[in-house]
Amino acid sequence: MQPTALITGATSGFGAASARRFVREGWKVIGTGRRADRLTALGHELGDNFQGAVFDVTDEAAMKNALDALPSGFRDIDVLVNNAGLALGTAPAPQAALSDWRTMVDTNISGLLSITHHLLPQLIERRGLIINLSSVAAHWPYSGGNVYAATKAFLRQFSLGLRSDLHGKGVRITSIEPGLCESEFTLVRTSGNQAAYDALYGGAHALQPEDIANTVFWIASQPPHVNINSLEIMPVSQSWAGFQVHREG
Ligand code: NDP
Ligand code: 8X3
Repeated sequence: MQPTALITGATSGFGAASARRFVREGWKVIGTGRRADRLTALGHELGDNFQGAVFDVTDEAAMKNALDALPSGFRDIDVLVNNAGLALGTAPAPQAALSDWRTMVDTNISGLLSITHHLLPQLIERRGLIINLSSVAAHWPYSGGNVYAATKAFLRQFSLGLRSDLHGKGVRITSIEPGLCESEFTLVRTSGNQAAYDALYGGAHALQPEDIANTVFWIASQPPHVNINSLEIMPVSQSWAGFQVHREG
């Protein structure tokens, strides 16, 4: 039987690259996102094994309607890749916009919880797999990471807790924690600041979305008795810079 993956946030970056990889390997893929034109284009590129589903992950009713409307050949989901997400802003907490904080929590946490809860019964029935896109920011604090990093720490802990809840049911759950990766992520975070994008990625030989897609597919290709709990992945060019100390006088 041809397995099916539902990948949220397939209009760009990791999600689009993962959709391409899974279809290339013979899977059926449901790709989601708000930008319908991009899902249509991906459908034209990938053919009949790709099905787009347009909804905003923060709109629970729209998510349920879109999944209920899936064609019969795309209703049995084996793998859920919770990838849709975003960072907004790089300012430290006192200068950050509360509305940005709320959007990150609504998207990265509440949206992910809604679709996970909705699909859980069939993922249990099918002994499926959930892959959550967390981040190195879940482990390694940096100034300006504040709420974005906290949402990603939630995902990591939620992934581990879900594993515990689903003990004995054969469901696999992984938290992927990538570091610097070149995608639209930084343009979204900086409201389209191309100079910030160029400064961050210039000369860095950052991870590419295809690197993450390879990782996602590798996790999904493990035999059913193997669970990758968490997987942190960085470009060779990235490492840690230690603590900061403020001194008086
Ligand atoms: P991109 O900005 O390239 O892609 C983000 C995807 O999320 C888009 O397809 C977008 O679709 C979707 N999305 C965002 N908000 C919503 C929403 N409200 N409803 C539906 N879909 C939404 O970023 P990446 O591919 O780099 O990031 C993918 C994930 O990986 C994110 O969760 C990010 O936090 C995480 N990550 C990224 C890293 C990086 O360095 N790039 C490192 C570590 C983790 P659309 O706009 O069409 O709705
Ligand atoms: C994205 C990686 O370091 O910009 O999750 O937070 S980082």
